[in-house]
Amino acid sequence: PGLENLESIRNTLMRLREDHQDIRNKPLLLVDDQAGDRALLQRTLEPAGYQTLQASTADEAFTIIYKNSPRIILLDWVMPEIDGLDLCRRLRREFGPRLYIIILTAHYDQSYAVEALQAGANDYLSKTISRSVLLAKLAVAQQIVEFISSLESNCEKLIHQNNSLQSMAMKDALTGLANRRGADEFLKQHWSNALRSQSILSCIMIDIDYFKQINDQHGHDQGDLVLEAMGKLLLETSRVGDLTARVGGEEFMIVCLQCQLTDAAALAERIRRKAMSLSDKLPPITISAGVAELTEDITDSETLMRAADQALLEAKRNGRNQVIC
Ligand code: GH3
Ligand code: MG
Ligand code: MG
Ligand code: MG
Repeated sequence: PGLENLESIRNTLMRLREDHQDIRNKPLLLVDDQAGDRALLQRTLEPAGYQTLQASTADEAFTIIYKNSPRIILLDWVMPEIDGLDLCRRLRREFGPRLYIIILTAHYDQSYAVEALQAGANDYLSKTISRSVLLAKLAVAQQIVEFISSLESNCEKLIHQNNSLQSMAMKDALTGLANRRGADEFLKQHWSNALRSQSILSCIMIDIDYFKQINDQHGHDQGDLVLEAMGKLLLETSRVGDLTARVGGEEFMIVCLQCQLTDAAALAERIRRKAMSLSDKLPPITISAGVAELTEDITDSETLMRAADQALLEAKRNGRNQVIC
């Protein structure tokens, strides 16, 4: 496990470095209606190691952003049709804080600066600004863009991890079926729906007979293999969309949607027969099952499960290896 951890740390570091370089290598976007002004900027930026993309209109800018996802944008204020301020507002609305937008004009004026910042720009510069100030400002932009980008990728990772933890918490590790929590979640989702639409819904409780003896005679590992094989059998026999869960050590539950008592009983009977010949390599078992369906007097899922449990108890009392409705 130690080596595996090292390996995964190394992979993560590699990935972070790639992300990082990815941002470094992303070109800047210059948006200006004047080709001469764009060329001027480009002549300043390229020797400093910046790659540039160019757009002469707002439409072109959007197309390039979708295609090349630049993160830093130098945006001319005065343009025909959609001007820089308007474009800045639209970009902010569309991309949020991921873009670093610097608005440029021929003349610097404090009141314009306020207007530009209020339109969502990160900075406001005069086109006549010195080369060194522009590069210093871009270095700051680069840092901020990298920071936001690393936050984004961490966030994505966390969301992904959270999703898989959530689904792990609903699953039984041995059989891959839902566990008790997963079963509760399934019932929560489908219960009110079933009541509202007065649809039919049945519950099958299954318990392996004398399982303690199986463990005692063949060992716990063989017992586990039997449980795994039961899980597989339930998945194979039930319908997609039904719930198959391991709700106790050797207890299973199936909730069948759109399924009345007789159909659920037939399914339970099919499972009972198949369980008797699970595998040549495993100790033979039998199961008992209790079946109940959603009726008018049943108002919550607990009551339905209890009804199926009662039927299961009766199957046990009656001598096991049978299905009781
Ligand atoms: P009955 O027919 O009345 O159900 O008898 P039983 O022996 O199956 O019932 P009991 O509840 O006495 O025993 C259940 C056994 O299931 C006891 C426990 O050791 C075993 N068990 C529970 N969880 C696991 C598991 O994860 N793996 C294995 N191998 N055995 C388990
Ligand atoms: Mg212009
Ligand atoms: Mg039991
Ligand atoms: Mg049992």
